Amino acid sequence: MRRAFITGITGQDGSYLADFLLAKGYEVHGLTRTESPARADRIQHLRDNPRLVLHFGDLCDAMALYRIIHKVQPHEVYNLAAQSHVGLSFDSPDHTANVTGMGALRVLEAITQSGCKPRFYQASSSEMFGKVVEAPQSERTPFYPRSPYGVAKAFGHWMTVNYRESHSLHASSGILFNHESPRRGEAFVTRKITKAIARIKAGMQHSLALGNLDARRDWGFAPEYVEAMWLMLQQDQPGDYVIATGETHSVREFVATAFDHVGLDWHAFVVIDPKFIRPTEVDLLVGDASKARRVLGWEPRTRFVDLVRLMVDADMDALEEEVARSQWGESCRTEKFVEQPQLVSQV
Ligand code: NAP
Ligand code: G4F
Repeated sequence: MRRAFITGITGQDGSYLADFLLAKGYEVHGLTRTESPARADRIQHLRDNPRLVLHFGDLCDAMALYRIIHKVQPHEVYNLAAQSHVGLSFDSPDHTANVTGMGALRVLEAITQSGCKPRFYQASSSEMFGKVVEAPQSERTPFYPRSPYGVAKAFGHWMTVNYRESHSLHASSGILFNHESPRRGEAFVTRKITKAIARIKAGMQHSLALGNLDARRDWGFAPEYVEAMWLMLQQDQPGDYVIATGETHSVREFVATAFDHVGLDWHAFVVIDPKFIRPTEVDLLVGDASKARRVLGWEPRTRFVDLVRLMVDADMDALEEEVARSQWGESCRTEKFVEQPQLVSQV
């Protein structure tokens, strides 16, 4: 049985990747922080799967990473854990560099020291292109990061390239453009918008405060993007790949499409709050994924309007369920998850 180790398994991508690999018959090992199980709602549905094993640890704890990797002897390692919020990285640059940048190095070094030779995936980001020098951006576009997060990701990216070249590690880097889903964190702009719309429709919220509406992003659907990660590790040769839709839309267009889907005029609800405007912004992201199409046979399937609608619908359904649950006094799902100790093996 093939074994994979995923850091960031409790995040959006980690949870979809766990679904994907378990469906393929893998034994999946995941890293969780000590406080994570109580918030691990994205992998709730996997709690009874005997092929899922969680390990306590942190990307800042090199010894724990070494011990887990040495014990598990994985065939594939996916480094998805990060302080992944760009805005937050301006308030917390040291922490972001430590987790998002140095964390990648710690995983690479733990692999090397453990003596096993797994294939390695690094979650690189289109944020590395920052103040873009060309459009669309491809694997050949130079980086110009505009945030501590972008700089930390560029460090992790180049470390991955270096371990590939100096240790002959099968190490690949996915330069993923923004990808969203109903499991997206609520502090990212897409989910913030779709969640607010559900609450506005239900009369529970009356306005939505946002920052820069002019920024343009290339937004895809997360479950399709984790498939690209796996495809990279199935190739004979490692490499770097841009994963994107090739379409770009402004935050304003996202807002308008989402409100329009439920028959509301966004102008009546959206207010601009300067606290959400970043010291330096990434104005335009649009990716050229032709290498991924050619080498991996990967194609995005979900287009912008469908993505927006599915996220709004999911938040409307989730709120309806939440209201129904609270009316019936049902206990919180995360408490049940914590009550499954056999899932978590302390290493
Ligand atoms: P996410 O939902 O924010 O998940 C981040 C994960 O990292 C969570 O599981 C979190 O655990 C974990 N984590 C944070 N700090 C940690 C630490 N010190 N030690 C161990 N784990 C830690 O991110 P995502 O959207 O799934 O993205 C996955 C990866 O791809 C990230 O590296 C992100 O930077 C990168 N990326 C994302 C996108 C995108 O559009 N989504 C695009 C390009 C690249 P807790 O549950 O305990 O908080
Ligand atoms: O949703 P965002 O926070 O995502 P951002 O900054 O593009 O970063 C995401 O994508 C990266 C890939 O390019 C990942 F590497 C990273 O981990 C993360 O997943 O913001 C998108 C845009 C920005 O221009 C931001 O300034 O939306 C703008 N925005 C406007 N109002 C807002 C808000 N962003 C947030 N989070 N909250 C607002 O209220």
